[in-house]
Amino acid sequence: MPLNILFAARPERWKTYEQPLRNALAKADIEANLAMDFAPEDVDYIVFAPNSHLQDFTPYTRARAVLNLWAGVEAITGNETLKIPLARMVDPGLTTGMVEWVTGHVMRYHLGMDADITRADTKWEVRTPPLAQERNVSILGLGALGTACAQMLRKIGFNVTGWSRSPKDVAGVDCLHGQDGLGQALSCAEIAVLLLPDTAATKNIINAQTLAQMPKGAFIINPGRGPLIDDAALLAALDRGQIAHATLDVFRVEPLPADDPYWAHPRVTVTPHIAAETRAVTASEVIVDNIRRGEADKPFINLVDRTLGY
Ligand code: NDP
Ligand code: OXD
Repeated sequence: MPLNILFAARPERWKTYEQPLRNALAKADIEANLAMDFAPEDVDYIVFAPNSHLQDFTPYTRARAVLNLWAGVEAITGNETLKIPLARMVDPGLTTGMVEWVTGHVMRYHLGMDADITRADTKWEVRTPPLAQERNVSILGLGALGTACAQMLRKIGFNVTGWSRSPKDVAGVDCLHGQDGLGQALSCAEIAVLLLPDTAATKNIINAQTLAQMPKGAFIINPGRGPLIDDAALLAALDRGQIAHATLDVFRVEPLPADDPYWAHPRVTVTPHIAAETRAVTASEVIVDNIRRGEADKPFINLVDRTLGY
């Protein structure tokens, strides 16, 4: 019997995902009905975006897994009606996008590009930027995205330090973990990249105390999640030059309200949560791979540990 796969995301996403999902199902030889609506008790798998209308999973009695279209799962981990496995998105297309975005913003700070881009005078002032090998970059979060970014920055030549909850081994990267590891990672971070999930343990991880651990004049790049940063503490650190500049892609409230001080701050670049998007073709293959696993009674991949919140 064909499987029933519910696409539970905003209706405008259907246009982007329908064909790639159908193609991936056909390629995997999986017979399935794919639709935005089924009787809940007939659904086998739920392809899900946390901003979908579906928030009560109770009637989906037959469903075997919820397959998230987003990497971040903070909006769903607390849903008490969700009792079946939840897989987050680990998509090669999304990862490549994040690597390119992070590398671009790191290079901006590393090369001091703003001085030339915003030059208002005609001074021929020669300023030689350091080489990457003379620059320390720390990445908080060494998961799917943090690790890929660390590897690219290492390839370019940066001294890369990574920090995670559990110990990690990434070739060429100084891998730290735990509370002491955080202090070490921040104290050498000329540029810090935040690629942590939003969980109870990571909220406000960048605060007055941790900002003070960073070298004076450091840069912060946050494509992780807004709540990682205590905003008042960051604004104060920017005002006194402890942090030279921040590029922020994610915020506690999105879209960022027009009167938010970040918009007008001369030392802040705001980007509208565009660091990396899930790419329909590659993501569909990942989703279908998990459906294939479910049907073969193999363990799902990219499962969320709801006790940890990611
Ligand atoms: P992963 O789950 O693969 O990695 C998360 C990393 O954070 C892991 O290394 C994990 O440690 C570490 N971590 C989690 N909690 C802690 C903690 N308390 N202390 C120290 N380290 C911790 O996630 P991804 O790499 O796929 O994604 C990271 C985040 O990026 C997403 O959660 C999402 O918020 C954000 N994102 C933003 C996008 C954008 O466009 N701006 C797009 C996609 C994602 P360990 O390895 O030990 O488990
Ligand atoms: C995600 C995101 O979590 O786009 O995938 O932020």
